[in-house]
Amino acid sequence: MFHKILIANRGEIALRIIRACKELGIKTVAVFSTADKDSLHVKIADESICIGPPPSLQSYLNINAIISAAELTDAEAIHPGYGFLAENTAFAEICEKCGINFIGPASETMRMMGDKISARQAMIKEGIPILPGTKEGVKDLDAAVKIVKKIGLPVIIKATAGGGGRGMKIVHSPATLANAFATARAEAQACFGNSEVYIEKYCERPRHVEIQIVADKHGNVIHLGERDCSIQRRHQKLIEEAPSTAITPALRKKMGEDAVRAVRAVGYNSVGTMEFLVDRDNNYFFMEMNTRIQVEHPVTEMVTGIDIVKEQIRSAAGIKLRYKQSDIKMNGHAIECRINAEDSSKFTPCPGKIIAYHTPGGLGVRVDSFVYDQYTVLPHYDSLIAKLIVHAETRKDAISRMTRALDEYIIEGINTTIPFHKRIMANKDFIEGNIDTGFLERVVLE
Ligand code: MV4
Repeated sequence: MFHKILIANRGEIALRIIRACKELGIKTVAVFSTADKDSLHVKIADESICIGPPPSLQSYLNINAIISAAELTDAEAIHPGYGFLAENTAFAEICEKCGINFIGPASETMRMMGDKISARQAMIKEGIPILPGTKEGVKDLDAAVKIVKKIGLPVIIKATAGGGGRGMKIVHSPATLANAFATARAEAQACFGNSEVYIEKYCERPRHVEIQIVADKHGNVIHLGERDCSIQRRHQKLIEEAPSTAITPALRKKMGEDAVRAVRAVGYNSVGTMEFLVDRDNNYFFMEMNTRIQVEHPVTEMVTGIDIVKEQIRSAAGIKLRYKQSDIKMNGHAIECRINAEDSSKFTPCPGKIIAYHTPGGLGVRVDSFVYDQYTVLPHYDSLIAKLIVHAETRKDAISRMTRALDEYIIEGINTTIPFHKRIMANKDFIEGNIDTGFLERVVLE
């Protein structure tokens, strides 16, 4: 096992990783920007080191500063968390070259999954369902017209180097194809430095369902079931739950086996997530793979009892997976609400000082956060300030518990998404499990 890990992140995930390290008896190094000098991750880590000024590009994305910090403190491994450098192949490669263990998959696997066309090709090879579409990049408008003729409208144009929904263009009518194609290419170039795009049949109002994978460096791969992340706004997930109300045990087994087979075929050897769309007839289609620990991992931890961050660290250290698929039992229902420092109706960031703070507690309530009374939420970073997670026997009980926990949660001085979550928990469609990715655009919240 590692003796010392550097955590190349901040906020709640830095704390989450430090907690896992402490329980594993691993020393921790926090890195921080000058704006984060009073942050909790700095206080609870064994050592800390400043890596630059507040802007992310000069601190949490500053590869040279982070590698230097690891070398200076003799850290054997770097945990990237999510966001920042977590899916940066160049960073993973540099870690490998410097003899530092990057806590994530091998850089070649990251590169393959980061390129959405090569990921699609890998899935085709393994017989994993994907939506009809291109097998290669769409070079020009003629090629785009040709593929649209073949698969029919509506289609969606996506960046090969993209992911997470950025820069996607939906085309419903032939007249808008040329413009959408040009815009998609320009945006792909601007966002990802690569103008290549691909085209898929557009699936209307799908559910976003993802399978959590745990793999080791010895060829063992299992899945921990699914999370339903359909409640999102502008590709920002707001509520996640496990299990999904759309997934029967038989479908879970089938999707899980597909996910395991696919990641085994590409030699994936860390924790990761296979993202699928599920249509109204319960057909599922592979979308992309996330090679990092995800924000919403706690709902899976609550229903399986498995600490996914610890498994990720063990796997990186070369320790064999201690579970077989048959050891994994799903228990009850878990829901996560993302508490953002944002206006609750317009979702605009709301940094500032917290002047009163009280967290909910009691049976089945978990708060993953880094803020505290009198803490100032900074304008430089993500607005996620806490994840409120509940676990209960049934989905109905989990909604009651979440409602109760939201009522108990006091955050004064800044606006948060707490009032938004209270309204969702009282929404009839949400309560009945009638959710899809169009839910938030459709429902009028009372
Ligand atoms: C799609 C899709 C429908 N059809 N692809 C969004 C995140 C990225 N990983 C994939 N995403 C989607 N891909 C096809 N072929 C729908 C989404 C999607 C979505 C699209 C528009 C508005 C909101 C959305 C929320 C989740 C997923």
